[in-house]
Amino acid sequence: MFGFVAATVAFGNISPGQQQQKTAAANGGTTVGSGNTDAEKVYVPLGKKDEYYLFASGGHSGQLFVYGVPSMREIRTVPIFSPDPATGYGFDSETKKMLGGLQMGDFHHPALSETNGDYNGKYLFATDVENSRAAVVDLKTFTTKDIIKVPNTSGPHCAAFVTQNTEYVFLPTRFAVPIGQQYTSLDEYSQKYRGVMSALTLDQQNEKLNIAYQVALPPWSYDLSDAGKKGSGDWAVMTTYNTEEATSTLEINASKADRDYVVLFNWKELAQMVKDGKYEEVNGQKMIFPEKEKGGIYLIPTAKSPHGVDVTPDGKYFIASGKLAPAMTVFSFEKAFEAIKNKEFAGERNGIPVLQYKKVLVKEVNPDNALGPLHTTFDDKGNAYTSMFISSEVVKWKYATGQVLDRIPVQYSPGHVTAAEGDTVSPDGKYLVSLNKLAKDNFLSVGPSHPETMQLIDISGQKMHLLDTVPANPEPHYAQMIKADKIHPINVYPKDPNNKDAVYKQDDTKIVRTGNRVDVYGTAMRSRFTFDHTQKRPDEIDVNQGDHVYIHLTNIDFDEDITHGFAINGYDINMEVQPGQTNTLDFVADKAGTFPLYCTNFCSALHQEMTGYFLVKPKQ
Ligand code: K7E
Ligand code: CUA
Repeated sequence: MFGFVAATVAFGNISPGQQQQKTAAANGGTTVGSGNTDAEKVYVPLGKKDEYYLFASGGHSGQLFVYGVPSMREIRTVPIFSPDPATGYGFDSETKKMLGGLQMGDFHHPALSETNGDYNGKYLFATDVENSRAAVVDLKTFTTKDIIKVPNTSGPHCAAFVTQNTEYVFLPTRFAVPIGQQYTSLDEYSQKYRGVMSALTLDQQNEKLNIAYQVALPPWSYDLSDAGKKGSGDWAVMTTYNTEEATSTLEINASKADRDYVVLFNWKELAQMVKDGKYEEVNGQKMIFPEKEKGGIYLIPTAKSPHGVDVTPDGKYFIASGKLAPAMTVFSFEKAFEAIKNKEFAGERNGIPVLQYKKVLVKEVNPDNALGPLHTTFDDKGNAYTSMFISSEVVKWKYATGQVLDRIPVQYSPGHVTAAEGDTVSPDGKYLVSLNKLAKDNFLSVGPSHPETMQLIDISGQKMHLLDTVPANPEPHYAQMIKADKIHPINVYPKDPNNKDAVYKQDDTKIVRTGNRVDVYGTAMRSRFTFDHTQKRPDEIDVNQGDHVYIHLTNIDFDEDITHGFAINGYDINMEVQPGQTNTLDFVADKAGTFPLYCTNFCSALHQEMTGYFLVKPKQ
């Protein structure tokens, strides 16, 4: 109670100096997310931590943005698909190889790993629409561990969604192309182009992604997907549009048919088909062709050009959002299973059985004047929250009855909405974040292009209540919110006796020349580099022009938050070594001359002295 009283005084009519003092007093008694005012509800005082992590995709920045909720402070940017000089990502040997020279990615949907349908806090999966890749981020270190280029696919937008025990990560594509992407006239679109869904698995031991199998789907655009839960756990759903198979001016031509489809598939059955050899080998991948091998995949007609599809926490329903039809369509898994069992099909499309709309439908929910439903998330009380892109609002409704309970305007044009643990079998309710596309007049102007916005909404009561609005860099599409105590990051990298690049004592540092390859086994500590302790100047590296240089650097400050950097002035390179970490940077010393090298990460009072020299003797 003390907290409340003091805080009320603090926001009363007093001078700024006094206010600071009183607010500080109030903080002592305030717990995170409590208090009377909106400001208090989002204020996380020094010494306290946020209650949730929010993992937001960075869109075409190719990065992952990590926020705290309820403060909505950005804590960290984790580079995944694009280079990041600040952390040396894409510069050191390992991450450079992982990026393979690519400059960008377009990351839409983060997916946290799950156990029994609950986020387990171990990994986060990401996909790249631009360069058709998938990646996995280890949440012990918040670093990208593996990136896989997925062959035979073109723009896995409909991803990544994991099954309830992280058996598979699915990546269906947004664009149809001829499999293998050979030059093929668009006149042959319907005959030769395909959409492809890939099923990935994660080898947790080695932190490597693998492609288990692929499915050649009709040449339509696969937009969003979600895995089933509990009773529907072996199944997954995805929306598809452009079933018109239009090849130009899609905004008109892909919007003609009144119905497109939700694709329903049983991933256990597909895996069994692969086991039974019912696939063809295509560019080294096992690919199922549904028109040849029947089973496991079905189509359900749904309202015009659907965007999101979301499975309810109980696993009973899936909700397709209309985009061009102002309705959320609720379908029943049980009804679909029944129709499949009884083979009640309304024919086939591209060799895939089509279920009858009415046989799977529960209801269409169409709130008055709510336009452009895109995505739905859930709370702990059986409520769904759907973003309305065109009417700029979030609609709260009961998914079992279709009853609309509340609506709140957002500023403006929301894409996804995400609620605390909203994709799990047991959402928390409490908070919802609306990821808006347009900020317009919300912030100080930074020119013609404005930031995106994220709005924090309190959903603990009957009425939704807007708490806070924060800007975001381009461009979060989706985010997932996980309880903070489920994430267990390490504090320092443990010593690795098997790492032959690591040197843990200054006395073990050395520079080894093999032909024109030079390996430097060095250490970084506050506040010096040691590359070879036997040298007259242990912080000097001498090479010949044209040598291939490998700098293996170990940070021997086993001390939380003491990170060192390594840059060579004029060589356009930087690497980071976190506490206890060993990292390697390799490059060809093509420029002769004298180049200062230095620590880029402020690490101590003598950080500025943490330097040395890189001398490159010119070719004779
Ligand atoms: Cu609606 Cu790419 Cu999920 Cu953007 S997507 S909003
Ligand atoms: Cu080490 Cu700065």
